[in-house]
Amino acid sequence: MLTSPSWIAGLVGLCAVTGAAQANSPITSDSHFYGQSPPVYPVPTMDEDGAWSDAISKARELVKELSLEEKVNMTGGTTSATGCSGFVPAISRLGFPGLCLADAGNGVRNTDFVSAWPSGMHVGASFNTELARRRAHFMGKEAKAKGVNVLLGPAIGPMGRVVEAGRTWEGFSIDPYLMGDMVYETVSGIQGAGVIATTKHFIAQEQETHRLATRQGPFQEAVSSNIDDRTMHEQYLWPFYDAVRAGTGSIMCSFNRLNNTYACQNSKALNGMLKGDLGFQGWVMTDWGAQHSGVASALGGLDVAMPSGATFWGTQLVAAVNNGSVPEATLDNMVTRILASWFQLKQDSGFPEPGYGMPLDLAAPHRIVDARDRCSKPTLFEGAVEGHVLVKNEGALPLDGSKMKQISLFGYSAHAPNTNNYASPSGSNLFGAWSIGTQSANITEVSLGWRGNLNITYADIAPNGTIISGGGSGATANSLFSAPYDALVAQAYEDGTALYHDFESANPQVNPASDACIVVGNVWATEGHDRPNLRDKYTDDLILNVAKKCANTIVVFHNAGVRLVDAFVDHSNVTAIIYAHVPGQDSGKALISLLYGKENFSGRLPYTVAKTEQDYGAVLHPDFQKPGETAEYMAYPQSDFEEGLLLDYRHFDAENIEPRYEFGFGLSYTTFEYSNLVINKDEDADFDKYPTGPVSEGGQVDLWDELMTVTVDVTNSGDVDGKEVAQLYLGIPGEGTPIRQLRGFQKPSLAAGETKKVEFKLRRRDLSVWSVVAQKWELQEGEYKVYVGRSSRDLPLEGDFEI
Ligand SMILES: *[C@@H]1O[C@H](CO)[C@@H](O)[C@H](O)[C@H]1NC(C)=O
Ligand SMILES: *[C@@H]1O[C@H](CO)[C@@H](O)[C@H](O)[C@H]1NC(C)=O
Ligand SMILES: *[C@@H]1O[C@H](CO)[C@@H](O)[C@H](O)[C@H]1NC(C)=O
Ligand SMILES: *[C@@H]1O[C@H](CO)[C@@H](O)[C@H](O)[C@H]1NC(C)=O
Ligand SMILES: *[C@@H]1O[C@H](CO)[C@@H](O)[C@H](O)[C@H]1NC(C)=O
Ligand SMILES: *[C@@H]1O[C@H](CO)[C@@H](O)[C@H](O)[C@H]1NC(C)=O
Ligand SMILES: *[C@@H]1O[C@H](CO)[C@@H](O)[C@H](O)[C@H]1NC(C)=O
Ligand SMILES: CC(=O)N[C@H]1CO[C@H](CO)[C@@H](O)[C@@H]1O
Repeated sequence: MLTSPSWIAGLVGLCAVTGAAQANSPITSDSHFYGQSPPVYPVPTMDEDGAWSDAISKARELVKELSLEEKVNMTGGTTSATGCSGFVPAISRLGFPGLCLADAGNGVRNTDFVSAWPSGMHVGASFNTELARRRAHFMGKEAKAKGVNVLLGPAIGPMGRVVEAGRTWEGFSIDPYLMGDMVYETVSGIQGAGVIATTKHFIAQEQETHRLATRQGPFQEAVSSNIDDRTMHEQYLWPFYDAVRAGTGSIMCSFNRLNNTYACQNSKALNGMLKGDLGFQGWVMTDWGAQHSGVASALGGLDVAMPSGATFWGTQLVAAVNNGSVPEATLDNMVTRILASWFQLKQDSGFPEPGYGMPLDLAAPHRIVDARDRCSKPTLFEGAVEGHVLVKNEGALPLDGSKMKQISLFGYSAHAPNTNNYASPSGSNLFGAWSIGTQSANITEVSLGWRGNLNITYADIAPNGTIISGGGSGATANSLFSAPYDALVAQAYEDGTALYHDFESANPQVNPASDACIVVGNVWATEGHDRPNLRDKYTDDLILNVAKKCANTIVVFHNAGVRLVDAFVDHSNVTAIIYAHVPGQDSGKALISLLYGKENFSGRLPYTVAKTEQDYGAVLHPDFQKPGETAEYMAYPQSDFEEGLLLDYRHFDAENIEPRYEFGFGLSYTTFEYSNLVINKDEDADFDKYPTGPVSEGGQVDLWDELMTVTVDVTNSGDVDGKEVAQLYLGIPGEGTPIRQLRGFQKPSLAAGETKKVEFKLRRRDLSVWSVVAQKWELQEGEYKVYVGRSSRDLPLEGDFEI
C-alpha cells in the first residue's frame, strides 16, 4: 500500500517525538507535508463571547485561585474509590469535587441498575433522529443519577472504513451525513440531561489492528492513518462538526497516528482543525494510554491525560512550565476548558457526588442507586424495534399467531447467555468481554498472528447466547433483558402454538409439522480486535441445514457489523432475512413484535451489504504488516486512505458494482410511493462561493445556513400503517465528487393510504466540497442533481438545479 518509497526512508525522523514546538511556519504547499502533519501553534484561546462565555469567566475565576501543582493535577486522571473508568481529581478547598468519567456511548457500563440501550449502529439503522435524541436523554439521565459527570461516548470513529473493523457497531453509520445528524442529537440529548458528552475518537482510528504502540517485544508504533485534506473534511471530520455544534463538552483523541504524528499530540488536528476551524470550546482527553509525549502534547492541544497524568505530565509538566517549555497560559487554558465544561453543564449545583452510584466492587455490598427511569421504557422498546432491518420477505412475514400450530426455533443466538453477571472480573457482563473463548470446535477460530502483534484466537460469533451489544468499552450493562426465545415463548403461550427448539446442534432435526422455522445467529465484534470474516461457515451451514428440511425458514442475525448472506440468500426455503443488529435490552420483545406484525419494520441499512468480500475492494481488511516487509516498515505501520471519499455506496456506485443490499435499503409490511418533487432556492439565501461568517462551535456559522428546500409527497400505498425513510441524495458537480451522497432523510409515519409532504433542508455545508486551496467549504458552479427515494439505489424522483 506504499505510494512513495521515500516514505520509508524518512520514517524514523518523521516519527520521532519532538519535544519543542516548531515556530509558526507559513504553509505554502500541502504536498510538502505528504505523510506528515504540518505544525499549528499555539493552542487557540476560547471564545469569550460565545455560548460558553459565562462558564468561561467562572472557570477563569477559579483557575486564578489554583496553584501550579493543583492546575497540573487536574490535567491527569487519578485513581478513586469508585468504579468510574477515570477520575479528574478534586480541588476540595475550592469546592470542585472532581469528575467521574464512565463508559460509554451505549449506556453506563460497569455498574448495576442501568439500562442496556441499542448500540450506535442500531440507532443509525433506525434513521430516526427524534428517537436518537430520546435515547441519549435517558442515557444521560442514568449517568447523572449514578454521579457520572462525563459519559465516554458517543463514538463516531471508527466510522467503518474497514469493513472488518471491530468497533464499527459503536458508531451510527459509515455515511458522514447520517453519522453527523445522529451525533448532533446524541450529544444534545446527553448534555440536555446535564452530563458532559465525550465525542470520540479523534480522529481516523479506523482499525483495531495496530491501534496500539508496542514497547515490549519488537518495537512498534501505532498505525498511521494517512489522509488527504479533502477526504479528512468530507468524511472523517464531517460528523465532528456536528458534535461540536451540539456543544460537546469533551472530545477523546485516539490511539492511532495521523500522518505519522500521534493523534493526541497532533497540533494540526487539535489546534488547527478542532479548536481552531471547528471552534471547539471543551477539553481534549486521551484514550486510555494514548499519550506519547509531555511538552509536545501540551503544546499540540491535549488537555487531559487518562487514566493518569503521571507518565508524561505530573511533576514533569510542573518542571516544563517552570523552565518555560510550556507557557503557563497554555496550562491555564487546559484547566479552564475542563472547569468551563463543568460550569457549562451546570454541574456546580445539584449534581450528585462524583461516582455516587458507581461502586468499586459490585460483588461487595454497596449503595443501591437505581438509575432507570420508568419513562424510558417506550424509548428502549422503540429504539430496539426501529433498528431491525428486513431485507427479504417472500410472504413469510408477518406471522399470523392464529395460524401457527407449531414453530421451531434454532441457533445459539436465540437464547439468553449462560451467565449475565455484571459483577464479573471483566467489569461488565458477557458483553463486556474483549474476546470470547471458543468452546466448540465448530466455531471458526482464527489466529490473527501475522496480521499484527495480536496473537489471539478470536471467534467471529458469540456461541453462548444472544448478543444485544458488541464487546469492549462500548458494551452495555443490563439489569435484565429479553432474549428472542423468552419473547417467543410468551407469544406462543398466547396463541397456543407448540414450540420446538434446539440451540445446540449444527444440523438440527426439524419437525415436519413446523409452520415456520426461525434460525437466530449472530456476528460478534469487539474493541481490541478486527473481525476475521464477514460470514462464518458454522452459521451458514446451520441455516442451510434447517432450510433443507423446512420450507419456511426465517433467518435472523444479531450483527455487530456487516454480515454477508450469499451462501443461502437464494435458497427457495429461506423466506425471510432480518438484520437485527444490536438492539439493547428489549431485543427479544422487539423482534417478536416485528415478526408478528404488531410493529412494522422501518429500519434501513446504514451500510452496504455486498455479494462477496472482494466487492468492498482494498478496505475489506485492516491494513497490516505484510510478511516480508522491512523491519523499519514493521515498526511504523502505515495505512494510506487511498480510496478517499469512495467508501461504501460511493465505492459501489463509482465501480458500478451491484450490491446484495444497498445502503438505505429495508423492507416494510407496506409500500410507499413518491411524487411531486419540488426544488426551491430559499428567499434571501446567500450563494457566495465561500462562507463568510465568524467561527463558532461547529465552524463558520453560515455553514449551517439553509439555502434550498426540497419537498416530495410520500404515500403509504399498502394496507397497513408504517414508517418510511425518505432519502435525498445529491450529485454535486465538480472533480472527484462521488456520484451520489446522502444529504437528507426524514422518517414520516403514514397510516395506510395516507400521503404526507416531506421537506428536506439543504444547508450550505450540504452543497459544498472542501477546497484544499482555499481551506474553506466551497459551493460548486454547475448543475446539482437531486434524487429522492427509498434507498441509495431506489430513487424514483430526480431533478436538478444550478448554482
Ligand atoms: C496529512 O497529509 C496530507 C497529504 O500531505 C495533507 O493533505 C493533510 O492535510 C494532512 N493532514 C493532517 C491532519 O496532517
Ligand atoms: C493532586 O491530586 C491528588 C489526588 O490524586 C491529591 O492527593 C494531591 O493532594 C493533589 N495535589 C495537589 C497539589 O493538589
Ligand atoms: C523543561 O522541562 C521539561 C520537563 O522536565 C523537559 O522535558 C525539558 O527538556 C526542559 N526544557 C529545558 C529547556 O530545560
Ligand atoms: C461459554 O461457555 C463455556 C462453557 O459452557 C465457557 O467455558 C465459556 O467461558 C463461555 N464463554 C463466555 C464468553 O461466557
Ligand atoms: C501465536 O500463539 C500460538 C500459541 O499460543 C503459537 O503457536 C504461534 O506460533 C503464535 N504465532 C505467532 C505469529 O506469534
Ligand atoms: C460440530 O459439528 C460436528 C459435525 O459437523 C457435529 O458432529 C457436532 O455435534 C457439532 N458440535 C456441536 C457442539 O455443535
Ligand atoms: C424445502 O423444504 C422442504 C421440506 O418442507 C424440502 O422437501 C425441500 O427439499 C426443501 N427445498 C430445498 C431446495 O432444500
Ligand atoms: C405501529 C404500526 O404502524 N403498526 C402496524 C404495522 O402493521 C400491522 C399489520 O402488519 C398493523 O396491524 C399495525 O397497526
